[in-house]
Amino acid sequence: MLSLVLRHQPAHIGLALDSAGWVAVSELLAACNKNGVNLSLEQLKEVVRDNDKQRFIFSPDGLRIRANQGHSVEINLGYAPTPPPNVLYHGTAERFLASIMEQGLIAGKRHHVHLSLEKETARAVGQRYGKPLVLEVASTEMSAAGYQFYVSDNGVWLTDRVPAKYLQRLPVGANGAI
Ligand code: HQG
Repeated sequence: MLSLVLRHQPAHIGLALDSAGWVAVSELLAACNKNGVNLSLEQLKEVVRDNDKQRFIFSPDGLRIRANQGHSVEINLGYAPTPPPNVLYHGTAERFLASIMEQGLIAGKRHHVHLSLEKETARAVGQRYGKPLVLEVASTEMSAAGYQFYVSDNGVWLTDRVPAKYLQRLPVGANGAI
């Protein structure tokens, strides 16, 4: 529910995010409670602290909250361009491969293409859409060619698009491991 309102549809509970995706914690709690989701400050703090992917973050003064990445609403997260590691990984599903190899990776509804440092994370991401496959992204080569990369506060690598020439499918092991 927090992903829905902090990334995609704040208006669903009558919220508006600022230009960097922040909203006042007091407003979020009031809006949730007004819309039938009983959420206390203590529970919200627990979610921010324990969420498996650290999807949300409080501002340093604790008064505001935002999602670290994954938005479809028009905001600017303000991450600085960062030199990427040599390779990054993108997890997707088998059924998207032909289209990806034709168009490259595109952001779709989100702002960025999401990449990870670990193959295993990428595999888990791909699995959400079907038989997973992992693509290796030649990120250093892309960076040298002028593409920019950003890393979110929860460690997800972001870039606008990845042309197919920088992609290589990883072989799947006999036991299905990538
Ligand atoms: C695919 C989750 C056809 C792309 C995850 C993906 C991630 C194409 C799907 C984060 C394509 C988009 C983002 C093309 C890309 N043709 N399909 N040209 N280019 N695709 O959900 O990367 O749990 O918007 O491969 O962990 O799967 O929400 O992106 O399969 O970090 O925090 O189009 O969402 O994080 O799907 O996932 P998504 P994603 P959270």
